[in-house]
Amino acid sequence: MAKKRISLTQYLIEQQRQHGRIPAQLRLLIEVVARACKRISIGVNKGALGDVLGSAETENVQGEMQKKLDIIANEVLIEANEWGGHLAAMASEEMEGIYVVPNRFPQGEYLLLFDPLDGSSNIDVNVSIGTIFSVLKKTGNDEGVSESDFLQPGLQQAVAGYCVYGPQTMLVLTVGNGVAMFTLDREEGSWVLTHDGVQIPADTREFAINMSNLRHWAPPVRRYIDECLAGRDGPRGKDFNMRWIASMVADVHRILTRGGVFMYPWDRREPQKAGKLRLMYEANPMSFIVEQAGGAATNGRQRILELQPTTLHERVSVMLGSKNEVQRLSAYHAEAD
Ligand code: AHM
Ligand code: MG
Repeated sequence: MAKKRISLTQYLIEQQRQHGRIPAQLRLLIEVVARACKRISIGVNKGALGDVLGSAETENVQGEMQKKLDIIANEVLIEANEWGGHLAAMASEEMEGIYVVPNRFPQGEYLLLFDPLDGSSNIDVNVSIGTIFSVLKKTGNDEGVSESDFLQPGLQQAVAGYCVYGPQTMLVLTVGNGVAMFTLDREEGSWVLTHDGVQIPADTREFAINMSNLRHWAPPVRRYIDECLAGRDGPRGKDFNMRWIASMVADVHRILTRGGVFMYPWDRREPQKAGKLRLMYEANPMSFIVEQAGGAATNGRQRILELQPTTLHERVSVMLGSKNEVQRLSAYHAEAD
């Protein structure tokens, strides 16, 4: 007899029945985001045949050149989400201000944030990329919605997830009750639950960091990596392996699958910036997922999920993954202070 398959819809309905975590509006939201990711995945797969590669010759609010796919993915997510009545507003890496649901549509109580296409530098080289998203609930009952409604610590997230467009397209999700992974069945067009209760091993011999920035790091990060590199003869007494895909989604996906630690720390290149990655739609959702899988996430000094955001696009230093390694990094920062 064929193995029983659990679809995303069934998973969400069962989560609601067993834990009361997914009211209908939230389920709609997750399903709509998942559908949008399916569309983005089709574009990603077509590549040059779909004329989606290359630069759009425009700059986003972060001063980064946008790729065609950055813009396409952003539009797909907005178009899919604006009419359902589940959202009050959206925010994206590719848009300076928030996108309030137009008043021709009903307004819901959720706020959706996303990095529509993460790992942009990998688009044109056929390496895994992804979409990251985070869901908050609008607090307060004042009319309308503004940027300040979004500025909630990551602990307030109702849902976080990402979709990785790799050899398989997978959706990884937490609704605050562990981490589940769904694989896209292209023939059927459905998301099928393929891993549940994902757990990151507490120890690891693998780290992910852009080593070309070594000379710019702060001493605690330098110390941590130096000790890993010293291998069996060094203070760690074991050899380490390194991986760096330069798509956070793909690096985090590997860590969820077999452990490891991912770092994009502050560095001296642009000292006024806290880091490269963005708190609200990259670090927060990934930290929520990693913690739900038994891992940890810090900026070196504070748990990322407890940080109070002050602006939509603020950046943060990120260290996440296997718990004992993240604790060690925090300890090295505390000692340096
Ligand atoms: P993006 O959102 O513009 O793609 O930038 C974020 C990406 C992360 O996915 C990845 O970890 C990092 O930037 C790679 O940076 P670098 O090219 O410095 O290695
Ligand atoms: Mg990104």
